[in-house]
Amino acid sequence: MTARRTFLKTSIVGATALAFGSNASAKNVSPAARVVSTWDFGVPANQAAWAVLSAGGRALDAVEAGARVPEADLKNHSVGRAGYPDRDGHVSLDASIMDGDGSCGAVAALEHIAHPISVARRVMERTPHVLIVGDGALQFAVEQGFPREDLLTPESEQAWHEWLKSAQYKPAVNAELRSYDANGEPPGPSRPSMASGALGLLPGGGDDHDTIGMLALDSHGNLAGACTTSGMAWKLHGRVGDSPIIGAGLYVDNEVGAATSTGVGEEVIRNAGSFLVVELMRHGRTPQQACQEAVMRIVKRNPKAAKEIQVGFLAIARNGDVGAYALQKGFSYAVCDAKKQDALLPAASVY
Ligand code: SD4
Repeated sequence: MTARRTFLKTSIVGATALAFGSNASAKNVSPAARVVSTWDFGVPANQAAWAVLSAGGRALDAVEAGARVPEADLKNHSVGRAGYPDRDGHVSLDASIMDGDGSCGAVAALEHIAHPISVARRVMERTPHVLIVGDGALQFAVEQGFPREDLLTPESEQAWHEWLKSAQYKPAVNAELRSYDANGEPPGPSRPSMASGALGLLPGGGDDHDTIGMLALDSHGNLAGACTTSGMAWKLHGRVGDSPIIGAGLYVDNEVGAATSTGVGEEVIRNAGSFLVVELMRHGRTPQQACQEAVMRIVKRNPKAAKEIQVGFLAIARNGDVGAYALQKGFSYAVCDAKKQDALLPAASVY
């Protein structure tokens, strides 16, 4: 086992050093360390994770620190505080965290707690369970010392009242890009390829979904992932998406790689999406090929829905290679490593 671990570590460092060239050794950081996140708001989140990774810290600590950034961000209406509520006005949060050794924890339909990712970590580390939901999750969080707060901001409440006028639940494609951009500016003409017609926003729009999925590889060769969201805005009270479901919104295996998802969670759950991506990598696909194949599985199973919704996968292999693929144009992902801490890339897509 020890020999195998040493081999894995050596091959990760070796492979990544080749990819990164000499720049990566500028600081006293292993060239293997890297963190990737979904959407524009992944850029500042990655930087918080990088503070941990660049100091030689653990991937698990990095993803928790990173995921807490959008959870606390009042401009982000899709994760944590200020998230858009459900149909009945409740801000209901889902989150999961997973370490490369298979340890994991999650909370679903959690209300009144600003940092569900940290509650998920407590579930992982302090209980014999994997997933705690609803009132039980709130009770556990309060017992663990998390403050109980009102998470519905006046802005989110106003958006809910606007939505109530039509009360139509139709998830919009790439709603994430309309509620936030990496510089803290609302998306607009300066980012035409990411923000407007080029995305092909579909009828029935509204800012109804968003999530940060974050995957990190640390300098010890360990992987970890975190996924946190307020889920689909205007959802039915009690609805749970893919984000807190291990194997759907997040999956991590040190032997292979890690994957996370964003978009309409029902389609991801149906296909055990993140687990599928990791299993495809286990069978030899690159992260890019695996993400594409998992997206095509959604198309194959539900071709009509696939044209009208967004789902994106993001994956990292244990050698640090990254891939991403989505149903629709407009899914962006942020990559941060020793070479560059604020890269934001567009994912390839089916349509
Ligand atoms: C969910 N997958 O609750 C989440 C929402 C999301 O981009 O990712 N939106 O289904």
